[in-house]
Amino acid sequence: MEFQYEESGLVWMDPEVSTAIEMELDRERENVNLIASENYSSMAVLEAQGSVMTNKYAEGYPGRRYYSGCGPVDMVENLALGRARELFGCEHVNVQPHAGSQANMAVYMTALELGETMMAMDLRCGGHLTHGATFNFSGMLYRTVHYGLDRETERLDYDRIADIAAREKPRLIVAGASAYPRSIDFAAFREIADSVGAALMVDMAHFGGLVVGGVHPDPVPYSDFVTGTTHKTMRGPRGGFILCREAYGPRVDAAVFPGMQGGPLMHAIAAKAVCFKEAMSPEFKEYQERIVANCRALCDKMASEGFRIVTGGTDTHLFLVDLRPTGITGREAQDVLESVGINVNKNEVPYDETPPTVTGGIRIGTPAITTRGMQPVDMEDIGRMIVTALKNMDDESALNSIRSEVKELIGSFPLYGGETESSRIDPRD
Ligand code: DSN
Repeated sequence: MEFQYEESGLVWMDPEVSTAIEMELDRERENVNLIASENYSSMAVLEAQGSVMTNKYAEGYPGRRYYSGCGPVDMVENLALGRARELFGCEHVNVQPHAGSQANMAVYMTALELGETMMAMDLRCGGHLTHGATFNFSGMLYRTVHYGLDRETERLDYDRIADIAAREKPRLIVAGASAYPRSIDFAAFREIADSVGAALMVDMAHFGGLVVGGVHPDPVPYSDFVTGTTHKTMRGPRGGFILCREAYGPRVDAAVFPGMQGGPLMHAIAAKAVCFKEAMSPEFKEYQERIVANCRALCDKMASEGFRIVTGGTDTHLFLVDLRPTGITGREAQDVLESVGINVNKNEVPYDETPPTVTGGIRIGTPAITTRGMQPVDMEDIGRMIVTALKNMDDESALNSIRSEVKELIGSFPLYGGETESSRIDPRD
């Protein structure tokens, strides 16, 4: 095989990788995706992400790079920065973090000295790994104290959080979570931070799109730092960003580069610029409203079938089902649902004693199915399919009929051109 890098497409150059990508496309088309942190980015985003900007080194920031030839990449980074400032109404933006974890790390490097105390939500109550888990850099480099949820209401208890803050005197307080179904009171967090002289960071990786759509409280007016990702409810490329007050801008920028990253991923930044442009459209606001309406409808359906919903409901794009009363583990539920073409993820519920690899619950989210055009009325069918699969885990004929129903339903919501059978060309034939 002769390597001709200008002419050779992926199918010719690397049929194995090409086949895996085709399989992934089929998988995405054929499954009902209820993973709360996933979505389908637009063709425009995919095109920018797969562009020649992957070739360019651009260490530094627009107008002050360490390499020549940065005119076009400066253009896209400036577009991304300007659009994000307008979209989120913030003073300073950094779009270079490779992912949400790096965005969080850069804020910690800005706000804390090594070993200083930060306070964040417990992973086992819905917080993120980078919120101080002992096996993550955040828990290794900083002293972390955690707040949880009220055992009765399963909601944030702001009085209790204030008490912990008063006792532990954190220098940084982190609000935001990966598996909390309710909206967060950022004014209350600001008051707590001020009462102990801490800075406030909000991690809106999950609900950033809802904020843009006006269906979730906006953390920007209350926070010193806001971190986010572009690939969840924002429906863009995989990546992170930081919003902050102007005064912190130079230190945040220095923490990202040269503090913890080298060359920015300019193809990803180009795609982030496209994502922010898409998010400025009126359609995006309607999309966010529909995510929440779908989530409420699906949550109501599960509750009406007798499943216990953590906190009794949802305000956001996700909800948690506590499966412990049913005797089914989160892992079993995830596996049986996957087998019928429905993707959810196993998830701990608050104060779950089940091991984290097994879990007592599942997390269900609606950003991806809403992108495919589903409406609240479709949630009746999805909910019924989930419930039937969970109640008939050992009944192969019941599962088979759910499989056919899932296939038929998802076939009415085409994705990326709609074909479900890929045409795989094997150049060796
Ligand atoms: N892994 C993501 C999630 O699923 O919530 C968070 O980074």
